[in-house]
Amino acid sequence: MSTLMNAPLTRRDLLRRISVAALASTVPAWASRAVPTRKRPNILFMMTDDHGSQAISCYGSRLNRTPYIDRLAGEGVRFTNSFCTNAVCAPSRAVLLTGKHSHVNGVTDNAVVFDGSQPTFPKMLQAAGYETALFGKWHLKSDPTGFDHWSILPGQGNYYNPDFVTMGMRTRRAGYVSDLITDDCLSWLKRRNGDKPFCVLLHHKAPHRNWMPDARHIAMYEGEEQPLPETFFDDYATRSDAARLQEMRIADHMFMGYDLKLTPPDSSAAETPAERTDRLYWRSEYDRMTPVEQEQWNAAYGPRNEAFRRSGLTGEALARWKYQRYIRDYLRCIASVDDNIGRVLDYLDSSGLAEDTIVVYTSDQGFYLGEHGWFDKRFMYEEALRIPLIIRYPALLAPRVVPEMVQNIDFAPTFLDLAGVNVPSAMQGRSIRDVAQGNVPPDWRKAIYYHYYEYPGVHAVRRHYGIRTERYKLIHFYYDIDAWELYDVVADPHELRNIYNDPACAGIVETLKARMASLQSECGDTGFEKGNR
Ligand code: SGN
Ligand code: CA
Repeated sequence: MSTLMNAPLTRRDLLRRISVAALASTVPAWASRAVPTRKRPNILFMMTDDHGSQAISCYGSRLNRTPYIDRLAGEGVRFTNSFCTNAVCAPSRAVLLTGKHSHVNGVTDNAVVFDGSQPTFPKMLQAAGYETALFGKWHLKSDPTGFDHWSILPGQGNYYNPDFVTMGMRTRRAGYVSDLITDDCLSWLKRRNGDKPFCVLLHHKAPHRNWMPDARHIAMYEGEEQPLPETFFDDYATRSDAARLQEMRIADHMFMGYDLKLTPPDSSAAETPAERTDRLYWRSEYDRMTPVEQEQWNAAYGPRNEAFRRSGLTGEALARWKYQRYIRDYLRCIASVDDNIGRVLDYLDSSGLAEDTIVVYTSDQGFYLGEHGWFDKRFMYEEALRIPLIIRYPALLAPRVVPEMVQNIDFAPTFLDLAGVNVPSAMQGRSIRDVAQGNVPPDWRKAIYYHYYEYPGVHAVRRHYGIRTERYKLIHFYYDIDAWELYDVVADPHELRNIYNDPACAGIVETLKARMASLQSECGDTGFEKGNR
C-alpha cells in the first residue's frame, strides 16, 4: 500500500492547494478547512437500487457470481455489518446525502419532496473545490443540488430506452438503462476538468422491480433451478400481525405480466382492476422496446411462457415457479450491473485514476429474495436492513473485512473526512475512515437505530422502529397496530422465533428498550407515536 503523505508536491498539487485556499474565503463556514496534506481523493460512489447482499458472491451468495463487485472487495474494504436506517428508496438517498436520519432531513417516505436547500456532502465537496456529478436514479423529486452536472431518470425510470432528465432537459434515449447510466458517467469522467478532484454518484436503477433483463443476459440461468430460501414458506407463526398483513408475497402479490413476464391478454371486459393495472403497467414497459428488442424478448420468454401455460401449476408448485421466474430476472439485471462495474474499473485502471479514487459499492437498501416468502424491502428483518458496502481506496486503505456496525448515515461524514473537509456537527453519522483502516475507536457504536414510516402505502408494511445490537433485534410496530418483536439474531439468524413474550427475555427487553430510548433521544426521534409525524 502506498501512502502519499511524504510524496513531493507536483505542480498540480500546488495548483489544487492554491485553489482550495482561494475558495476558503468565499465558502460557507461548514466548508472551510485546513489545507490537506495528502492528495485529495476522487470519489466514485456506485449504488444500485434494491441489491440484497444475498446476491453478491463476495457476500456468500448461493445464487450468482458477481466478479467485478468481488474484485472491488478483494482490493478494498468489505463491511459485513452495514445497515440502512429506513429501508426504502428516497429516504435512503436523503440519508446518505445529508448524513442525517429521515426525521431530520424530512424524507420519511417515498412521497416526500427532498428539500434540496439543506447541506449535503456533494454541496460541501463542490464548495471545497471538487467537481461533482450525478448519473442515474435519483428519486428525490426536487431537482438535484450540489452537482456541476447531472443526468437522472425521472421517478423510478425504465429499463428499455429510458427517459433521462439532463440538467432539466428531458429526452428519451436508445439503449438499456444500466449501460446508458455507465456510458454517461464514463463520458463525463473523460471530458471533465482534470485539475479538480471529482465526486461522481453513479446510481443504477437495476435491479429494481420490474426486473427486465437486457438482451445479453436474457438466457442466463435458464434451466438452472435456484435454491429456495429456507424461510420461503414461513408461516409467521411467532410474529406479530405486521408480518401477516403485508402485501409483498411472491405467491400472492406479484403481477403475472409486469412482474412475471407472462404477457397478459391485450384487453378483456372480464379483467379485474388488478389485472387491468397489471396489463397497463406491463404494456408501458413492453411498448418502450423497439420491434427488434420485442422480437428478442418474445423469442426468449414466449416458449417459457407456453411451457408454463401447459403445466397448469397451482398452489405450492405455482409459488415455486414464480420464485424461479422472479429470481432469474433479478439476477440477470445484476449481471448487467456487474458487467458495467467492470467497465468502470477498467477505465479507472487505464486512465491511471485507480490509486487515488475512492470507489464505493452499495445499495439503497437490501431486498427479500424469497425469504419469508417475500420480494421488496421495508421490514427491519436482516435481508432488507443489511446493505452491501465495499470501499476501495488503494492510497489509504489496505484490503480487509470489517465487522463493525456502520450505517448509511455514515456515508456523508466519511466522504467529507476522506476529502479533508470538516464534518458538520449536525450530521448524525460518523466517519468510518478509522474503522476502515482497522483502528476501531473504543466508543464505536454497538447498536443501530431504524425507523420505517411508509404506511399506509404500497406493500402495506406497518410503521415500525427498532434497535439492532450485535446479538438482538427489538422492533415495535405502531400506528394502527401495537406489537413488539424480539429476535436473537445470533441463535436465530433467519428471525423465525419472536421471543418478546418469553419470560426469560424480560430483562433483555428492558435493557434494549432503555438502549433504544437513549438512541432515540440522541438522534431526536421522539414523540412521533403521539401523532407528531
Ligand atoms: C414501486 C414498486 C414497489 C416498490 C416501490 C418503492 N412498484 O412502487 O414494489 O416497493 O416502487 O421502491 S411498481 O409496480 O411501480 O414497480 S423504491 O426502491 O423506490 O423504494
Ligand atoms: Ca430501492
